[in-house]
Amino acid sequence: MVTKKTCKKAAGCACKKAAPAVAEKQPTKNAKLLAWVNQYVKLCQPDNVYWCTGTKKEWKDICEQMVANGQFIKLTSKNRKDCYLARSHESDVARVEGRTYISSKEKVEAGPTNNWEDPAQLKETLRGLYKGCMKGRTMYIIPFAMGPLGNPITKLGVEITDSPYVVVNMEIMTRVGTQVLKAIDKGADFVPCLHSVGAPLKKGQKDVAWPCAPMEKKYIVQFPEDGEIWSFGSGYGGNALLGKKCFALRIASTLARREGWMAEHMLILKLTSPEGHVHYMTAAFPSACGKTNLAMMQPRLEGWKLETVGDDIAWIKPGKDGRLYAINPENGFFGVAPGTSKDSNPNALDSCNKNTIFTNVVLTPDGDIWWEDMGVKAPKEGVDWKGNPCYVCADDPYRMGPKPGMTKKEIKEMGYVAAHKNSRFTAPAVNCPVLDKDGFEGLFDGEPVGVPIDAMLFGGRRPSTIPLVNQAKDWTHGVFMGAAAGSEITAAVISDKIGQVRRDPMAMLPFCGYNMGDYFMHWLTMALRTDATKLPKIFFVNWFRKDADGNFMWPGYGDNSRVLKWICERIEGNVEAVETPIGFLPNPDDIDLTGCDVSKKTLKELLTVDKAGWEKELEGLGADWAAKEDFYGRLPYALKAKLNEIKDGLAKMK
Ligand code: OXD
Ligand code: MN
Repeated sequence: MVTKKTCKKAAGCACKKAAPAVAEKQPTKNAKLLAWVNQYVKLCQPDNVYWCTGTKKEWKDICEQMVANGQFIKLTSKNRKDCYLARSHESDVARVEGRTYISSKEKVEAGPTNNWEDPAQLKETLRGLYKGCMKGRTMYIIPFAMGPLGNPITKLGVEITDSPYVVVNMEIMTRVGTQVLKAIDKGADFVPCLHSVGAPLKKGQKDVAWPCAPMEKKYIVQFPEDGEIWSFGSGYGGNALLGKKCFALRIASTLARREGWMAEHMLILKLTSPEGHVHYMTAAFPSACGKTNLAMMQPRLEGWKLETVGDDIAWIKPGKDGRLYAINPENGFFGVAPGTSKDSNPNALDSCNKNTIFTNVVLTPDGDIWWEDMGVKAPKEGVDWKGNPCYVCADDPYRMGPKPGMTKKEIKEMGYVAAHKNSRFTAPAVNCPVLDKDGFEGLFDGEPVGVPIDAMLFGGRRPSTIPLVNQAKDWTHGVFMGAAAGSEITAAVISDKIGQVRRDPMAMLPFCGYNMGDYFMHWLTMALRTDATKLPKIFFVNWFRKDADGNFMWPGYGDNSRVLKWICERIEGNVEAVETPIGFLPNPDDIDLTGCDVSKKTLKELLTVDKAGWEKELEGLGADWAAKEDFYGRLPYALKAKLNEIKDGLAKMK
């Protein structure tokens, strides 16, 4: 064991006090864990090593230490008890898909939808980067659980990081603590997650507010065969909070395949009807399609109650009775701030009232935060996500510009936003007013089995063709629906590709840890691992249809409860549907429009098969599969057959 020094006082402490050598302070005897940690202490050469305990005091101490170091701003508004604001480096604002790798031994195993490099080569490159990368910094060791401790679906991880920002975010997003170390000591396995911001400090060098490495040195690497994660150079979100996308989706999807369960990019919700019937549903939507909004939605139908189990990731396992059961492996919400408003998601806003970390939003003069489309008037002036002054817009009190008196048009033309488009809140799930506490703890009828799933939804942002809701005829058809999912690219994303569909199968495009063709096959085989009569019903929903004038045809948000009600009725077998080549569509009369101003004519349009549109859709899907060489030959035949079957059905339609 190398003999670095560790400060007794506090996590993140920059003091130079002598303290006992690391070896004496290690709170675990697990040989695998110690060997793993010690090799990186040696390689990364931190000044201090700190084992996180996950206590509230520790969280606050590290946050306050970051305030003292100029890396956090403490929010002083009475609405933000124990809340902090961070501003990232301008180059480090989102997940870096171009620098994210699935480094399996063979390229075919990563498939055509992942970046791939040979693991031996990548490890050599990364070892070179990790060498001395933590000089001048503290190495934190974070033992964490993905899922409630004691639940059979839960898995453990340990993240090494030199970023206190990562520590305090991980302490919200996962269950961190000595209990996890105890479980590891008793022999539980863990996923090793190594992270560095890649910005060593020279002796006496002052740290910056957001240390990170340049883009070409950023690497987010999953090694599926070793079950390891190596991340270098970024401190932001999914690049650095390794429990989330790297572990709970990329590595977990490979474990799930091996072990016969599913790791999905899905929210989990609980819906209770006025009669007291309870149904749990999961839903997979690509980014910017309102997953968090649906997970916390306030139903606009009298007597219906929705509660949140999770907003981003579901781990789903066959139970003893042949049904599928799910847990939310996370412990908090890492939500996109802009667009989260009193209208779109009041429960998410309420989740941010305490113990929350905000990143890249606007700081207001009264020590609060603000972002675009928050449904709250902008302050007269504030500080934008880059740390520059910003001012309320001259002709729109809900906008801010970089200079006083600017008009909405001027601000828009500059492409200016005061809060970064991917600015975030990291909020503890327990803050959510509609949290299903039992479901969140992985309990059903008091048993730690997860919640039984009755319906799975896929969706996307599709201005045309795709109906409001469409039920799959069977499991294989449902898998086809998920495999075909995509979202229309809007002007806000890539302006020269407007209207094109980006295929995002099961919303897992950036998150599947292996060949997507094999992933489809794994989905298909779930029908063999369960009681096929008890499998969740699968639905495809689309809240985003537009009319010829470009107006949304469906109000969305709380009105989506009308669609969920029909789904419940289908699950219970209480309502007939119209069989079409693309699936079962509702009779328009069966969607409850009480108190909603959508006309019957519009609803009918939303529920009609657009033959020409579907023919084009299937052609596009086939072309996408061909461009990907049928996932290097791994595309299950059953899905190709399903495509042809639907094509034939459409051809026969009048
Ligand atoms: C997320 C994402 O942050 O999907 O959840 O990108
Ligand atoms: Mn997500």
